[in-house]
Amino acid sequence: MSTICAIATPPAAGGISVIRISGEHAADIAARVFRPVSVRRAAELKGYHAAYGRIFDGEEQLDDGVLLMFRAPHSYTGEDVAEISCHGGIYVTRRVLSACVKAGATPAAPGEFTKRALLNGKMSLTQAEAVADIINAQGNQILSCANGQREGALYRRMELCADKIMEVSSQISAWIDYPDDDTPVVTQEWLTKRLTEIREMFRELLSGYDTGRMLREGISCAIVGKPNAGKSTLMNRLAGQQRSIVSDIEGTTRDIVEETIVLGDIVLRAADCAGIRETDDLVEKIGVDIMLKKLESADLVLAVFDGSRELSDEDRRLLELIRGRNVVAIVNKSDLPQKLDCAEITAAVGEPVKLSAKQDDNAAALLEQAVSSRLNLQQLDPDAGFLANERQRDCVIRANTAVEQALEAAAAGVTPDAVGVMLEQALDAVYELSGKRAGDEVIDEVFRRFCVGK
Ligand SMILES: Nc1nc2c(ncn2[C@@H]2O[C@H](COP(=O)(O)OP(=O)(O)OP(=O)(O)O)[C@@H](O)[C@H]2O)c(=O)[nH]1
Ligand SMILES: [Mg+2]
Repeated sequence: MSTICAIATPPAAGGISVIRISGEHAADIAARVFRPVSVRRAAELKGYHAAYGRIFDGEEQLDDGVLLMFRAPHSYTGEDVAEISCHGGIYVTRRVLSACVKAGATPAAPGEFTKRALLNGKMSLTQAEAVADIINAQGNQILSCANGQREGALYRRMELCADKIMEVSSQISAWIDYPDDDTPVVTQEWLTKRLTEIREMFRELLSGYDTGRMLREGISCAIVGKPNAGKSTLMNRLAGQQRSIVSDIEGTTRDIVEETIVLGDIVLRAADCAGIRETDDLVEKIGVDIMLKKLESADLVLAVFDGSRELSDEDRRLLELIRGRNVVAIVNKSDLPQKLDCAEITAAVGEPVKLSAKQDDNAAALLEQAVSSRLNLQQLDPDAGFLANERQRDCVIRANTAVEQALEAAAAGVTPDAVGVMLEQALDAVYELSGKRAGDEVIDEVFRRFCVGK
């Protein structure tokens, strides 16, 4: 395998940059570029040792910096790895990289270091995916979960599923192959019980998927309510800036204004929508139609009501629209004398949060708590292992379908060997997830989404 190199730090000016080299010739290539001041040759550096020195492109000195050596198999990739830290200028960093290429290294493809770690048995496919999730994490909760995955939480959970499937398969095989021996009889009852247990494991994994996705990608959220309820004022307060125009004219917001809002660990991809009302104004009407579409696709609805007025027909229409959805109701304008009776809101969508979007400094904290408990975001146990992306989810859906078919077959009295074939399909999907039986295409697809240098 070739020796690869890449810039491991972001392509921007900073304190230091790191150029990473991995492969059989990493130490030799580093020695052609890096001349230590105290050690005789960089190539003689032991693993986990560093040296200070000068960095050259041929005879031209480019910079001074530090070389850190890792020796196989005790490195990220499992190969010899040399990391050269230089000053963090964009130009100088690129020159050091090009010097490494001239010295014999090949530029790395996206995710190639991590791919080598996988191929060298340093981590499983789900652990490699967790590395990307750690890099992309935007909040503490998703970071803990990604770390749990990095430690192999999902891998272990999938191994448990695989063990259970194999236990059933092997019992079926034994019973078919040695019917006269003491092998326990595979009864329909036994088969149904075992398969149901396995199906429950898959169902549980699938049911937690949305929670993980929302923490990872942000929660798509529609801010809705009648005109003048204070939707735009709330959006601006949460975003910490004047994003939406606020005025006391009803129908101020017409198009959707989108903004990313960070509430502690939660990231909301919020859309401030036009107020809900019957209108003859064409532009406002279009705004209301867009709002209705947004409402349909959103993970979460923030429904804003004006606490200083009685509940109106528009409010009731909104409650009808959002009934049964994930809703956090907000009774706004708590700084004014209150006229709103919350009973109908509570009955339709649950207890509302009362606040003043105009004056409350703790509006964000109040909402974080309400959103978190509405979507059960605290439920996610970082150490339990969860489905972190579409690929993993697709594998579990296939495994689950195969087990459901096996269950139907068992119930219909189909011969156990046919059930065994379906279980083999389930096992394939489980192993594709963990990478044990993943083809090159699956692996390439996973690493295509990585950045160069990781
Ligand atoms: N007293 C008080 N006034 C508020 C509060 N929130 C909003 N307002 C006022 O209510 C009026 C309407 O606020 P907006 O934020 O524009 O309302 P909206 O729901 O976005 O309205 P549309 O865009 O027309 O649908 C403005 O005059 C705000 O200053 C609040 O918490 N207290
Ligand atoms: Mg508005």
